[in-house]
Amino acid sequence: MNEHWHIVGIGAIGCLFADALACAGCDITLVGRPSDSRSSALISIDGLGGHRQHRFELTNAAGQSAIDRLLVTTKAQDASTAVCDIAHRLAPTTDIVLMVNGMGILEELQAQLPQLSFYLGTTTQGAYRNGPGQIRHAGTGTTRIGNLAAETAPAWFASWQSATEDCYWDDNIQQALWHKLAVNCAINPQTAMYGCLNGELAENSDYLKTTGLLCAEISQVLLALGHHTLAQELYSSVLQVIKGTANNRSSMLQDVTAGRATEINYITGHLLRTAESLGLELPLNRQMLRRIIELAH
Ligand code: KPL
Repeated sequence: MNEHWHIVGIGAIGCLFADALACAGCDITLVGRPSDSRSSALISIDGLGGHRQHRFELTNAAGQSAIDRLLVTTKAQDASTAVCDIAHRLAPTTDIVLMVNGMGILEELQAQLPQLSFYLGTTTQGAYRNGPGQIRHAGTGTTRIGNLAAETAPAWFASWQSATEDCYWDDNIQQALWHKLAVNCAINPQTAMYGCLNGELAENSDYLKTTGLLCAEISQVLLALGHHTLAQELYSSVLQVIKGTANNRSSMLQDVTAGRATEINYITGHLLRTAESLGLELPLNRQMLRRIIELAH
């Protein structure tokens, strides 16, 4: 029997991995919103690997069959509800991979569904939606998966490795997540506030100064958590990402422009909650959080 993955959160990244896992021989079922009563969905992927179309089975929270493997690629603020909605289909043996921007979702889910265990993933693959079910794969990237117990890779990880290039099992996934979070804290709120492309953060001297100050605050948290190298290299790492994604509109800028809720509570919000628990004050990051919350209302 083929490995069967359910995917909840059928935006660009969810569809990208649906396509990749299907091409690696896995069966795929997409999990739509409760209001989505279609029984299948047509997904087109264009870009780096040419053009491919799949018609995937679609289910929703009303479905009853057991889920063996679940990939969660929703927006951070939707992840807990999306997983809780299908909790009746999950068991302690279900493999659940949370591949969601930001941090803090794992803790939310562990509090609500303590019987389940989770893997954590992060990817720098670039993809965006051109329309319903129409995905453009815009850039290759690295995918990392691991769990807090730092166990060895489970058997299903082999499918991921054949599905997507540059896919690694990470014994220190927390560090990878902190790296992404720190970079996102420095870039996303600023681009959303100034309405600018990522690259403009390096071109405008005021923005560049703010980037440096944000990085200095974020590094205090990374240091306190023991991520010394991340802390030391944060500013240069952020500049590298700004350069490498210069023409991108950050996900937060896209959310603000579209009038959608942002992931700020799971990005800067998580940073500030962690800082508080460590007795640290990060005034500039706090100001960013406030400004984005104001903007999004
Ligand atoms: O992850 C990103 C995002 O937009 O959320 C960056 C790295 C900033 C690329 O745009």
